[in-house]
Amino acid sequence: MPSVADERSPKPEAPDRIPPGQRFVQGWPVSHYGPVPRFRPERWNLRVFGATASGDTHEWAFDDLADLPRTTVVADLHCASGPTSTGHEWYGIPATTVLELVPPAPGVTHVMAWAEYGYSANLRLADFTSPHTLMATHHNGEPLTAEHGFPLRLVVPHLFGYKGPKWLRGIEYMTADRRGFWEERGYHNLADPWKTQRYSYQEEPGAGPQQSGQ
Ligand SMILES: Nc1nc2c(c(=O)[nH]1)N[C@H]1C(S)=C(S)[C@@H](COP(=O)(O)O)O[C@H]1N2
Ligand SMILES: [Mo]
Repeated sequence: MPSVADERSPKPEAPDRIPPGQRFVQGWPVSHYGPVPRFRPERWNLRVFGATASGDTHEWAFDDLADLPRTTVVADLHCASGPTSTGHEWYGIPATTVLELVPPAPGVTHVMAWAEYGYSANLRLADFTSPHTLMATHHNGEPLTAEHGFPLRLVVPHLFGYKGPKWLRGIEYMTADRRGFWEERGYHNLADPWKTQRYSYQEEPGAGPQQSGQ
């Protein structure tokens, strides 16, 4: 199985496993903005929209997810506010499945991952199509709990936690970059914890979307 964490170091709290400025925490803290949404299976869907190759929007109802392939990824979770928790075993649908089943238009360079209540995170296409990126339904062998994102959560193990919306509801194909929820509120557009891409003031030229009017 693809594994980001285990290849680096077996010890959960090993210093070389904790990115600069992060601190190891036991267990799995809950961290998000706003309330935990209630899951209503009959209203729930996952929409793929924006610059699709066909021009159409694709929707999966909750029951449709059962037909999609699964993968397991073991990874650490780095919250940009400091805590790193290690050794999470995620199980779910590889993000590449979305691209295979709903091909993007040729000009697509980025995606916006959308969650309940309008939370969003922008990703470069390559980050979304990484073999480690998945839409998790389970964690350590159990269905996700409500506060950790049930029924579906995006996991992008090589980036800070804010790039992984809990309560995922949509994937928007984009032909240009656009900042998501935390990226608009002072957090780094790219969010690699090993490159100190924490805050937007640390962005190198070209790391963010082009400003309009420039
Ligand atoms: N919908 C939604 N997803 C979210 C967030 C949020 O505020 N809303 N916060 C993100 C942040 S900043 C982190 S660190 C992780 C935390 O996940 P956890 O609560 O399972 O540890 O969720 C991410 N996904
Ligand atoms: Mo976070």
